[in-house]
Amino acid sequence: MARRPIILFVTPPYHAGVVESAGVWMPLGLVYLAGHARAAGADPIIYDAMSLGHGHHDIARTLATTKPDIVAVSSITATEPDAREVCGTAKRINPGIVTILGGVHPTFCWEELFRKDKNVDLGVIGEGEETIAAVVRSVSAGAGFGTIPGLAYRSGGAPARTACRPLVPSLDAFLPAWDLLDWPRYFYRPGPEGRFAIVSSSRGCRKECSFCSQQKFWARTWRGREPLSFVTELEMLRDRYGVRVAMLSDETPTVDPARWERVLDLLIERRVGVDLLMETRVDDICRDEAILHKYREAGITHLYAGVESGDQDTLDMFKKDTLAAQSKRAIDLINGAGIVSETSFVLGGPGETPASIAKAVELAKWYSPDMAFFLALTPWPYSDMYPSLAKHVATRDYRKYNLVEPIIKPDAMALDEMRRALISATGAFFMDKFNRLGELPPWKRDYLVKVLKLLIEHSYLGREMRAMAQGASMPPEIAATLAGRPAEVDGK
Ligand code: B12
Ligand code: SF4
Repeated sequence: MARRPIILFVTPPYHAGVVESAGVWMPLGLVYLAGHARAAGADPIIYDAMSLGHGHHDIARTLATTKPDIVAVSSITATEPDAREVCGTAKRINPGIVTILGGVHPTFCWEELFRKDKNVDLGVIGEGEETIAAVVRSVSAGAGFGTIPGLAYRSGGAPARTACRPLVPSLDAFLPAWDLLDWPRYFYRPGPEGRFAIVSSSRGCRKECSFCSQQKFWARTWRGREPLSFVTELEMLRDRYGVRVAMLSDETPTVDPARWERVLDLLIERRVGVDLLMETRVDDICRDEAILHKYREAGITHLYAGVESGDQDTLDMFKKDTLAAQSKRAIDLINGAGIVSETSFVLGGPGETPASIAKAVELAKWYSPDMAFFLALTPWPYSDMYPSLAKHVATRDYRKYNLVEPIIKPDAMALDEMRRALISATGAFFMDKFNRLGELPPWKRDYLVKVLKLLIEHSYLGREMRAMAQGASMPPEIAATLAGRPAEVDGK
């Protein structure tokens, strides 16, 4: 090819409607991939169809006007059908376009993918930066793909794959293409006014939770960036693009205590001043009790730590490697440090009943995080727990594999009953929280009132929570907020 190939990176137009209600989130993975495609000689475009609210018609129009040589789409399990449809549209417009799917789903389900869809040319297995660069170089040279490590493809009509690609040793060597984002699009609704980024300080997790795809995706490895490199990147995003709030995409940013404390110290010393949202494990929070004040000083305002269950047998079955008592302690510590605490509980196993769900809601109230979500137990087909649950899986419609819709039918409950029970559980937790708003410091109250409004107006929980909000137990300040009047919360 005489000119630089055009590579269009696309987010599939899929919406599950929970986390998305909190803001507009950038596709960080595509930022990294685009940087490496550019360095390899392509002209990359990041087309965030999901955040733009575009549907497949809009995508067809964009494909027709941008005329890409390569269409590269990210795919988790829930977005797989829409990701394939994007490839189908590309092939209809120009069969010569090379279509690629990457991310956690094709990494594990490439055989099924190539069996069912002829519109996907390549699947990228695992970490994508070096593989996409190699694909770009092959397209430019008019060469084949069969010798590029980390690829799945079709050979003689059958699925085939090349050798595994080793992980890149240093995360600081990556070349994120921050300049390709349409920055004004990305914002965090409950936070202070300002631009929202997703950033990465580490990749991976060495634990073995049996429901989790991430430890498998990163092959139970963990790599951390140099603290200074991460912190100066955050400063650059603040100064060049006006970033005021950032979420860490890391699975477990706190694994290495010395590195993590250095990150916190640098954020404090250099007065970075960006609000940070992150997740980590409850055992690391307990470990860090003595330095939790540094988390807050460093700008961490919102911390998610997965409790998953209050029952030790269930935690052991999940291979969570935490103690139920640790979870309570961790949430108390986060609350005590002046940070918004968020957690989730996984429900919907074969033995679930309305009574066990009611018990879980009571337990969640006792744990007392600021925010709790009740998620559907979702055995990804490649998860460690899948074989033991396979016979209970009620649907292979991947669009439902979103942690919101149950895909397992409990023995004693209908699927739709389970779906409604999950929504009611989250609704009941939040209604209780709002009845006890006066127990919280004023800034947390304001934040949670904003969150409730967003959940009601923008998420799948909206209808259920609106119905509950009309009930007699509706706190007056929430009623006022929902009615569009300023919330007046007495400061007990
Ligand atoms: C940020 C985030 C979001 C953002 C997405 C922003 C975006 N457009 O990317 C928001 C908040 C919108 C979101 C929503 C949801 N998310 Co989410 N999200 C994450 C999170 C925390 C970080 C993702 C990230 O940026 N990682 C960092 C980058 C660098 O890594 P990466 O994305 O994996 O990309 C690398 C490789 O995968 C690969 N790659 C990825 N895509 C592609 C594409 C090509 C072409 C190539 C070559 C390579 C490639 O190369 C990249 C660089 O090495 C992950 C958990 C995690 N820690 O990863 C969950 C996660 C991906 N989300 C998950 C889920 C379930 C959802 C929701 C369904 C939840 C819900 N009910 O609302 C929705 C789906 C919405 C949607 N349309 O995608 C699950 C997916 C599980 C699974 N196995 O399918 C995860 C893993 C969390 C979990 N609980 O397990 N999410
Ligand atoms: S749930 Fe969290 S701690 Fe457990 S394996 Fe996944 S990323 Fe690691």
